[in-house]
Amino acid sequence: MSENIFVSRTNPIVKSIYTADPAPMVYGDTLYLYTTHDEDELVNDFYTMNDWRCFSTKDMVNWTDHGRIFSLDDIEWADARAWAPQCIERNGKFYLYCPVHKKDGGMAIAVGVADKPEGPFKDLGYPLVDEGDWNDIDPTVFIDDDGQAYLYFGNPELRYVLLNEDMISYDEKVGVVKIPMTEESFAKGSHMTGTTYGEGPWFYKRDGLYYMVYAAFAEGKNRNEHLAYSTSTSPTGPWVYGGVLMSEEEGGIFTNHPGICDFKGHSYLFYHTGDLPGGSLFHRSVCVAEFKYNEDGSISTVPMCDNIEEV
Ligand code: FUB
Repeated sequence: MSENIFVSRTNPIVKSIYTADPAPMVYGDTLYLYTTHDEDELVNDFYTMNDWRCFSTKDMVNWTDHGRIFSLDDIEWADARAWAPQCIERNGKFYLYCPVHKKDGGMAIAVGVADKPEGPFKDLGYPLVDEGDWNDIDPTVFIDDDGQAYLYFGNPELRYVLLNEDMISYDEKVGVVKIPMTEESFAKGSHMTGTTYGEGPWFYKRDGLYYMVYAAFAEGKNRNEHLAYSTSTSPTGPWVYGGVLMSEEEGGIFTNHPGICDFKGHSYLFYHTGDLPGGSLFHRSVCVAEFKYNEDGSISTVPMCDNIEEV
């Protein structure tokens, strides 16, 4: 692993490579930002993504690039699509949940385990979630106050499993639970589920309210993704649609992908755009915007921004 220091006062945060699918994790006094990596050279004119990257900062401006922290080379049973991850700490170990394409076909969720937030991560040797369909992508993980951990995931449906204390297995009796895709939960949207829910869920709790932020499709054909959110008073729903978090018009490329955290008294929405030179739907870049919650916990639409303030 190589480490580089860089300063970034403007979006996109990383300007040396294409990064996407931001997943922030605050640990101690440091914000770790896990991302995917869009390769410069495309294979079959599709997302060409082979590894996961990690960057860290203590002030949002001075960053350490920890390089490649986990890759398809580390996952013997996978052959492509190192897609949107999320990392969490439990009992001193770090768990990186990663969607991948299996050598024998279909998407599944891998888990990398490490002793440090910046890895290196070691694969379990088998998929954690493997339903044999496209839906097993974009895992988001959260440990509730009572110790129960949840792994939500899914495209085009939102599903979850109850993780066991070991974080590398789940309650098989409960199995994979499908969230009802209703307009009350996710608003009227694309033909895929009839709702705006698309993919890229980001699950967390704040002041007793559970949030599900996600990449969303409005009604109609050929739409780019926007970001939206729903809330619930329980970790398993029912979810109530909250509104648009980042508009489709601002994104300008097919995907967007949310990652949210509070850090040093500030609330941040990470997202991605095609804004670096050479940017495209397959050459994306991670950005960040600060926002504030409204008094009732709702979030108003967050504008994309150019500048990043030091904290
Ligand atoms: O980056 C590959 C895929 O595109 C992610 O898994 C989705 O969320 C979308 O960003």
